[in-house]
Amino acid sequence: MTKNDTFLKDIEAGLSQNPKYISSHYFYDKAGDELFQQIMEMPEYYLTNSELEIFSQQSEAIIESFQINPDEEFELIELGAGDGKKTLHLLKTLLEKSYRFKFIPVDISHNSLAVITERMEDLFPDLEIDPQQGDYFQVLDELFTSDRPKVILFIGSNLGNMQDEVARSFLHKIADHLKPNEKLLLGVDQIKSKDIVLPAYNDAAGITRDFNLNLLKRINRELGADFDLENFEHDPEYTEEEGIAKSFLKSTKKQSVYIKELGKSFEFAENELIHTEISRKYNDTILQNLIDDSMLEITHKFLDSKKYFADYILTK
Ligand code: AVI
Repeated sequence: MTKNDTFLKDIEAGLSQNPKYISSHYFYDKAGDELFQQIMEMPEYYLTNSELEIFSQQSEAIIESFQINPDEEFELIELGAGDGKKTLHLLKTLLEKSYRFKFIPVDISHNSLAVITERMEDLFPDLEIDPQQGDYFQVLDELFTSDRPKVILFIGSNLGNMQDEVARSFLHKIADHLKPNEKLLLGVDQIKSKDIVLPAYNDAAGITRDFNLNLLKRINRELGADFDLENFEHDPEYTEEEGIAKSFLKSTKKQSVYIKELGKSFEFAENELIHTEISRKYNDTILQNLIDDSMLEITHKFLDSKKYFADYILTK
């Protein structure tokens, strides 16, 4: 099955179910990647700056928590490497302290990998870097072929875009691959009040709205659909009790949308929602629940000064 067949199949299944659903996985085409970069610059999107503060101010302590023998070469594997803005602080400190390591950024996007590789090579000519292209769910097995000790980075609250059951099996899969005492550095957003979280998913400049609506543009372009973007609204919600931000696209009127590649129309009632994303927020109990029976243990926790975001060290 080609990539486009899977897309088509997922859209057909998601728009046929009730409530309608499209995976946030499909946000990230070229335009979606660019919009996400812009979201990270928005004043409301506190996640990036909070984690950046942790990395820029606590890199030494984070590295100590890795408990790596400086004489032994290790591998620092970053899953979903993005632009590397936060990781560079860790790399800088590791190099200053003369650790011997190879940096392995893993990303599905060729473009992101090329950008991060060039950036890191420019900044750190001595850095050994071995980029790996692929979906980190799928390439996980291939990353664990060498005997060198490993530290896995999974930051940016990317875990939060997974349903809890998927997150649990992903963390368990990583745990299965790690050897005793190896680490996973997991960066996740913390549960906090609605007045802080909701604006992060509904910025005043409308970038997150465009990011959500870009999904419909993509379906129009790639699957020959006729979604009228004027007739759909970005509709995010968040409740502190649940700790999950959810994004929806709301049909502002009763309408029918035709998808040429499927030769089929889909009906929308006025105010009907398409669920497009979850962004889960965590606390220690929720995380502990996900790693129960995985052999992983929370051994350290690094917070920013506002306690908005946490980087956990999970040790096997
Ligand atoms: C990539 N991920 C962690 C972002 C988040 O916060 O859930 C994606 C995003 N969606 C809307 N704004 C940002």
